[in-house]
Amino acid sequence: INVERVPNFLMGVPFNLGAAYTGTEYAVDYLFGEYPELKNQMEVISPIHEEEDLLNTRTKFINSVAATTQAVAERVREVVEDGYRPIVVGGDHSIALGSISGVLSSKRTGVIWIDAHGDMNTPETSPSGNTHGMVLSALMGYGDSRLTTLNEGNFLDPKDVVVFGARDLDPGELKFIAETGVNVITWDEVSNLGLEAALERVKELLKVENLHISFDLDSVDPEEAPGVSVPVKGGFKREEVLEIFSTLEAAYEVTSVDIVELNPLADREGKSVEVVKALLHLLEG
Ligand code: EXY
Ligand code: MN
Ligand code: MN
Ligand code: MN
Repeated sequence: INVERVPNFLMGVPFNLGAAYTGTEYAVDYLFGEYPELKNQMEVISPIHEEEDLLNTRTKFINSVAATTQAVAERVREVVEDGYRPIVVGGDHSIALGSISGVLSSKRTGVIWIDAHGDMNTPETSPSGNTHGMVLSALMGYGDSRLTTLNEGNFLDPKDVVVFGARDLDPGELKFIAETGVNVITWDEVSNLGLEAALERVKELLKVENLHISFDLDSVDPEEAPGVSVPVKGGFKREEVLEIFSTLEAAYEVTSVDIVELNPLADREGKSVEVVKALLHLLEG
């Protein structure tokens, strides 16, 4: 018997104010330029620009981040209620605050955060003041209230989270991990265990039915996919990314997905946008 999978609903969020870098605000146009057929298949969520206190260097552009992620959360909630699977393409990683909050309002979900970074800073620990590095902690209830009130108290349980492939964790993040018990499988651990065994470990850790994949393109080796704002040496090969996604699709109900941090200005030879295309194709089934 072939069980019908929930149809995908593609959303594009051309946003960059969660990062101090320019580029990800062009990600959706770039994607449409490379793959014109996507234009009729992807809804674009326009960023909301709010007035900001520009002297605030602890949580830069936070009002715009809160407003934009709120809009993403509302749209994701509707799309889920209508029986679709949201696939959110961006844009800097702050938009995941919207997508995951939107999903959490109707169901418990596990989250695999595939990223070179931890994105678990708070305004106090952040070395940059960029909110895309504070998203995962905000989802668990830690940080500025403009970000943590978004999910209406439906916080992520640290036990329902695995950070996968991290290779650049800040001291404050290491402390956060130790204190909250959030699961982390670092890039070094993946390399030592081998990808297959590391994915087995994910299955042991994440005992949930529904899974949200939050995929940051900077988890990929910048030599293979350079089109990101914050590259870090090392990382997954392109085929490994596809293996990760197919393994997760087979093991869980993958009920929502982010593909973020595509930066066209850094994407030499269009390698990162190719990864996005391959993933969208894989998720189409
Ligand atoms: N950990 C650094 C910070 O918080 O500023 C870098 C964060 C980059 C976040 C990228 C998107 O994953
Ligand atoms: Mn990230
Ligand atoms: Mn990252
Ligand atoms: Mn196909």
